Formats: sequence, C-alpha cells, structure tokens
Amino acid sequence: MPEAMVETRASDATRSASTQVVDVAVVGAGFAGLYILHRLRKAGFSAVVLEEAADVGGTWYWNRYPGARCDIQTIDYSYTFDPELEKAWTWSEKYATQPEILRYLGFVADRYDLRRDIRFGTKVKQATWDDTTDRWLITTDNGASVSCRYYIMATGCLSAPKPPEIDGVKDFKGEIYFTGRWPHDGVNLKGKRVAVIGTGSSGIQSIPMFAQDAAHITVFQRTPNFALPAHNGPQPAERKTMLEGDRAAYREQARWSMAGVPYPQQTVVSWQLSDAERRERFEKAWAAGDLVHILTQLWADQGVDVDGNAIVADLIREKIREVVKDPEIAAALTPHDHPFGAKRPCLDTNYYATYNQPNVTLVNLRQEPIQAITATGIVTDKRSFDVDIIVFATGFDAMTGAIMAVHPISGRGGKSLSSVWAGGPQTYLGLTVAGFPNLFMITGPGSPSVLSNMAVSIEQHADWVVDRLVALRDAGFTTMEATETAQAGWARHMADCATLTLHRLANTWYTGANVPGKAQGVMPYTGGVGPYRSICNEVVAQGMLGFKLTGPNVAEQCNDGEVVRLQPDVRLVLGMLAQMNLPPIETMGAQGARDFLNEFNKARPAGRPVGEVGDGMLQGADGPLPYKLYRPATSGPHPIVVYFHGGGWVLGDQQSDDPFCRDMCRRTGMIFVSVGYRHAPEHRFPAAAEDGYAATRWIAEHTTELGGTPGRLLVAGWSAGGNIAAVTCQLARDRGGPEIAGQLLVSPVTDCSFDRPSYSENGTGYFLTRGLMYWFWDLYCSPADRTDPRVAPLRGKLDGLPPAFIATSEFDPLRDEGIAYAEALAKAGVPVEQLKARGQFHSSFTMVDVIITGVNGRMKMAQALRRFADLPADASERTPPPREINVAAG
Ligand code: NA7
Repeated sequence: MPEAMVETRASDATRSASTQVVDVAVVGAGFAGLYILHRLRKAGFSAVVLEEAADVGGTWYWNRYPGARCDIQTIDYSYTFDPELEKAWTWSEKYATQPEILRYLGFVADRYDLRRDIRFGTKVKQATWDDTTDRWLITTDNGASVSCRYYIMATGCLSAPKPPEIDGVKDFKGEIYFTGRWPHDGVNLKGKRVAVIGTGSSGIQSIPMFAQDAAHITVFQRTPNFALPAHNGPQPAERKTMLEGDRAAYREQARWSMAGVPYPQQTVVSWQLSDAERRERFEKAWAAGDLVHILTQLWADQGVDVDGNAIVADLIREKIREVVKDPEIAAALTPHDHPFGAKRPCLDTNYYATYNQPNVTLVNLRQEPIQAITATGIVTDKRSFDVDIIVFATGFDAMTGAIMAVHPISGRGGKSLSSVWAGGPQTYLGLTVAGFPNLFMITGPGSPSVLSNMAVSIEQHADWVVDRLVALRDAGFTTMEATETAQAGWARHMADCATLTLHRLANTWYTGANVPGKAQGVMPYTGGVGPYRSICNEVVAQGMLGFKLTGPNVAEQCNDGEVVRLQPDVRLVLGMLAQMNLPPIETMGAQGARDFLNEFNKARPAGRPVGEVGDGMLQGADGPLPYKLYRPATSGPHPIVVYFHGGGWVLGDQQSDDPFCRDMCRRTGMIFVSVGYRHAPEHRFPAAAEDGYAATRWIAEHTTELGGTPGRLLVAGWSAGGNIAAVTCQLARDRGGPEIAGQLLVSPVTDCSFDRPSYSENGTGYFLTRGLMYWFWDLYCSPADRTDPRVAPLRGKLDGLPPAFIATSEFDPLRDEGIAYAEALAKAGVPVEQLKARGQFHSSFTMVDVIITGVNGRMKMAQALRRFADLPADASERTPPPREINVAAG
C-alpha cells in the first residue's frame, strides 16, 4: 500500500500540516546518507535526509583542519555501486585531502540529483516510535516534523566531538578550535603560539602543518600513538593497474576481505620467519605507507597474539628512535601501553620529524598532567604555557555518540535508547536494536564499521537495509524488529570475536575508554568484513532469522534464534572445509584417509618452538613403537606426559598432533612423549589399548633417562587418544602400576553407544561426523567387543582412578559421552574438572594457531596438568599482558 494512503489513516500528530510524510527518514548526508538516499529512490521509496550541516559531506564537511586526509587509500575509499561513477571521477592522490573528498561527495550529490531531498541546516531533536501507527515521528529544530515508516541513522561513527573535559576552558582569552569543527575560512596561525591537545589521527595529521605556520607549537600528549609514514603522492600505479585490469573482481575481493581492502589473508606466522625475513616484510610495509598493509600483511599472528604483535611494535619503535633526534623526546613519543593496532594507528606526513624543529615543544602529560586552562594558556603541575590559540584534537564520543547523545530516541513502549544502552550498546548485527522497530543504523556499534574501509561497509549496510525494505514491502510487512534472543546471541558472538583480537588490551575509543563515565567494551565487530557480510546474508537466507515481521494484512512472522553459535574461527574453518567439498573421509579407505590427513596437516601452521624435539623407540605390547619427545626449554628434570594422538584408532601417528604437543609442552613446562601406537584395521582391538598401557609402563621405567621427574607421570590424549589415555589409567590401576598423577582427556571416546543427543545434533557438518565414527569403530572393534572397558572405559570400574580434566566441545558428536565419563568419574569419587567448550568443535583444541579461541581451553588444561603434578599453576615465562577490559560492551 503506498505510504500516501497509509497517511490518510495516520494519527493527528502525523497528519498535522507541519509534518512531512515519507516512507523513510535518514539522518546524515555524509558517505552513508547519500548512498542510502540514492538506493531508496531507485527502489521507489519516498525519503528525506535531515542534515545539520549546510551541505553534504558528513565527517568531511566538519573535519577541515589543515592536513585532514583519509588514511585508507582513496582508490579503495570510494563508492563502488556504479562503475560509470568510478570512471567519471579520478583521484589526484594516494590519500586524498579533505577538500578533494568533499568535492567528490558534492559531485556524487549532483550526479544523482540528491540535494533536492536533503533538508540542510536541520538538526533532529527527537525521534519517537508510535505503537499505534507503527511509524516514527521525528521533530527537528528547523521546519516540519517528519513522519516515517523507517528511520535510518547514517550519522557516522566519529561525528559527536568530545567536550574538552579540562577545567577553565571558558576563562581562556585567546582563540579555541576543535579539529572536528574547524572554521570554514581557516585559521591564521602566522606568528601565533599554538597549543594542541591530543595526538590521535587528527593531532598527528595537523601538528606538522601547524608547525609550518605557527611561531611556536606546544603539543600536549597524554598517550603516544603508533604512526607510520603515508608516503603520499600520486595514486600507486600497481593498485591502479589491478583495479583497472578487473574492476569488478577488485571490488568483490574487497567486499569479502577482512578489512574491506583487497589484501589476501596472511597465513605465515611470525615464528616461521627468520629475523631477516621479518625485517624484510616490515621494511616493505613501512615503505608501502598503507595502514591495512602493515596491519594485515606482515604475519598472521600480529593481530591476535601478544608475542607476534610485539615484534612489529618493536620495529616501529626503532623507526621512531631513528627519526627523533632528542632521545628523551623520542622516548616520550614511543607507545608502550598498547599492542600495535589495538588502538587506531595513524598515517603521518613528517609527524615525528616535526619534533626536531626548534619551534615545537612536546609536553608529556603522563609526567605533568594538565591542571587547568587559564586566561593566558595551559598550566600543568610543573609548568605554565602562555599561548594565543588552543586546538582540541581530543576526539569523539565514538560509535554511540552520534546515535545516542545527539537526540533522544524512544522505541516501543516509550523506552529510551539511552536507557537500553546505559551499560553499552546492544544491537543485532550492529544494524538494529530490539525494542526499536524499523530503526536502522548504518555502520552502527556491533558492525565492522571503524575497523574496516568505511566505504565498503557503508555500501554493504545500505544495500542490506534497502533490500530488506523492498522485501518487506513485497511481502506486505510494515515492521521489522530484532528479537532479544538474536540480540543476546550477537553480543555473545561479538565478545567471542573480540577475545580473538588484541583490542581488549587497549584503552581506546573503540572501547569507550576515551569518554569519562562511558560503559566500556569493544564496540566495533572485530570478526572481519567478509565474515560479517556472510552472516548478514545468512540471516536473510534463514528466513530473517532473529527478526519479528508484522504487517496489517499478513500473519506475523518470527523466526527466532541466534545466527552464529560457533566460535568465529570455528565458523571460518568449517566454512572453508565446506567449500573444499571433500569426499567423506570414510569413503577414502584407510590408506587413502591417512594420505589425506598427511596432506591436510602440511597446510597447517608449524608448531611453536620448544626446547628440544627428538624421536625414539619404546617397547609396545607386541614390539617396538616409535615416539616423539617434546622437551621444554627450561632446565629439567620435568614431569612426563604420555600423549596419545587422535585419529579414531585408524589415522595419525606420533607426530600428527605436533602443534598441540608443542603448545602443551610450552604451557605446562612438561615433557610430552607422543606414542605411535598400532592402528586398525591392520591391528584391531585391543592393540591400541594394550600399546597405550605398555608404552606408559615403558616410559615410567625409563623416566630418568628421558629427563623426567620420577613419580610424576601423567597421561593425555585427544579423541581416540583420549580413549587410550582413559583406558591406560584403568589398566594401570588394575595391573599394578605405574602410578599416574593425572589424566587429561580431550574430546575422548568413552563409550560404544551412539544414541546420546550429541550424536544426532552434531552428526553432520562439524568435520567429525557420525558416519566417520561408525567407520572408525567398525575398523577397530567388532560389535561383540565394544562393551569391553578397554575400548568403552565408561563401562569399566571407575573408582581409584587418577584425577581427571575432561574437555568436551559443544558441536562434537562425542560431547555427551565425554560429559558422561566426567560425571561417572565424579560419582565414583575421582576428582574431576570439566571444560564444556561453547561454540567449539571436535578439533578445536588441537588445531593450534588456527582455532585461536581454543587457547583458553588449552591454558586451563595446562594448569590442570600442573596441579596434578603439584606444580604452581602458571609455567609461562612471558611478562603478564596489560590489564584486560571486558570484551563485551555492557
Ligand atoms: P582520537 O584518536 O580519539 O585522539 C584523541 C586524542 O586526544 C588522543 O591522543 C587522546 O589521548 C587525547 N585526549 C582526549 N582527551 C584528552 C584530555 N582530556 N586531555 C588530554 N588529551 C586528551 O581522535 P582523533 O580525532 O585524532 O581521531 C579520530 C579518528 O578519526 C581516527 O582514529 C581515525 O579513525 C579518524 P588518549 O589516547 O585518550 O590518552
């Protein structure tokens, strides 16, 4: 039904003469608002854009300070929705200046005739959802109110400047400016003494420019930031050629990349590279002058691992020292309080070199905090500085500020958004909020937004929203609202993603830490642009999962649920495996499956270095067996863990769980001896079990020769290896030793029954399938033997066994039998600790450096093993990481 007809039935308030009635109201005429308006018009919706400024541009309208530029290469920081538009505009530089970007946005507004639907100089005062008409009523400070069905916030992430927060600002007799609200006519700095407070991107871009003109400039720095040279100039020929070679492919690659810029996913980890190789990569990145390059292309662990990150950070610190002549100033400019990339790094032009100029003074506020601003300048607790001009480059109330702090928004039942977000932003997909029907945020908190190339994220959001509005209209729905379940699930997924990154280790505007009193938590979605896009698409493909849809003449639809329940890295790995379209392993035959596994393992990241890795032979139940020994770098003797690899008694060998053994060796400070026990179908039940026991006995007898601590023997195993470890403990108890101090069972096979719920819930789609487990059992053990405790330890006698740590994964067919074993052991009086890992699959803990979210579980496993061996909980020699902030907003 056309909106005009709806309007004839609308309430008095919306019918008043001073109300503009449209399908959609959009706030903001920046990058997002312009594109949304274009799309809405093309889709046949009536729309109005409300814009406080006098013209289009958004961020680029307000941020006119000298030196303001984008810091994503302009070739990527452009609209991509219309190839003709792309051809019609040529950027003059690698990083365009603010005036050029503003000209571009003006050009776009003209080309699509957008200005006629934009009300400039119009600030929104209030937005209220009317439950009776299912419409939003928007009041403004200039002209008619607006009644709309859909309300879209295209308000930008960094558009509400932070107030100065420093006493005495009003007393200052000189001039005061904010970088985020720079005068249109510019500011004459010639011969002036200028103070700049703040060294984020705005400060770092403007300080070198100020220093060219001003008589003297004093920079008040609270926290030093990482900055790298932009090496600005003409557009790099290499990228231009790539784009022009195949524009569509280039843009598509950007859309599915992690940051919205077409760079490949880096797979090599730092410890696989020599010092020289790392330096070479770093120097190349430094010379490239490209934030996305240096943040994503050095080595795979730089953004997720403190050690991998420290290498980059040290190399950048070296660069700062090389440029800044005075060592004390260099030290003050060098960041040490956050991992590189955890706080927004900057691109600069001559920033560090500026401090070599005689007219530039750096004041380190960590050593002398500002006490107040006075009539003549700034007073710290050590000195006072008389100045003519103070520039605040102190940043923004980011992400939520422009949505929440600018005007009150009341949703269903009159609930205000500020109260709902008091503990931090709650959203579904960063696009919608439960209780606020038909309200959409473009690049809102909970979406990749500021951690991505905004141009790509804006287009994705605008397309998704307008496509939804079209689909609603076609189906006769008039409201769309996120459910509480979906929103809570998204918060969990956001937190899971944030745990993977290092953002939790820095106090930044990403986390709300820059605004006093603001709730803290990682606000942007850290899972990457491509994965995010696929999730948004999945929501649609699953029938608008997590949304309630209503309309006057159609039945209500609510497909409630959470869109992502897997850990983010598990989701990626399973997605990649699904794309590979592999034949089921059980169809490959035993040797074929072994060959496949060997090939598969070649592609995984190499395990981390340990003190020593050696090979040897030990005595099994029926002859010699190979083993691999992993020794910690610390001086011995060390407790020994006898380890049994996974592979369903059919696949794998003593080195197939190499990364896991290395990781656990490092974390526990213990020797791991991985045993190459015999496999089925060549050697069927009870060969593996008997080998496990015999190997453990042999290792106990040879503890001293192996460098182990006598009397401190433990066993561990994953999957079928967990089965062998559990069985070994029972056999050792029943056959007179050896003494075992503890058992670590990771996703173990413990029983021959397939009727527990996890077998049906997770029987397919999570790599270890029900079909594969049937095949393993058939190859190893005939049905008549399956209740024997040597293969089904759950059916054995359970008292008197060593203390156990049992880890199970939510999306694993073996989950419930692992839990059953833990519960049965506890019932029998065995001390048991359980880890029920949410969102993980069968291989989560052994896919070291692939499933990064498995780290916490492995840490707990290592602590348990150390407790079993009477050692203090932590074997790590690493300096403790900085204070962690809550990963979830709110
Ligand atoms: P940022 O990056 O938030 O930087 C603000 C800077 O101002 C930062 O160095 C702050 O130090 C400093 N600051 C903020 N408040 C104070 C007070 N009260 N006293 C002293 N120093 C203060 O904002 P920008 O405008 O530079 O950049 C915003 C984004 O725009 C940028 O990241 C790009 O995405 C584009 P702190 O680090 O909080 O100690």
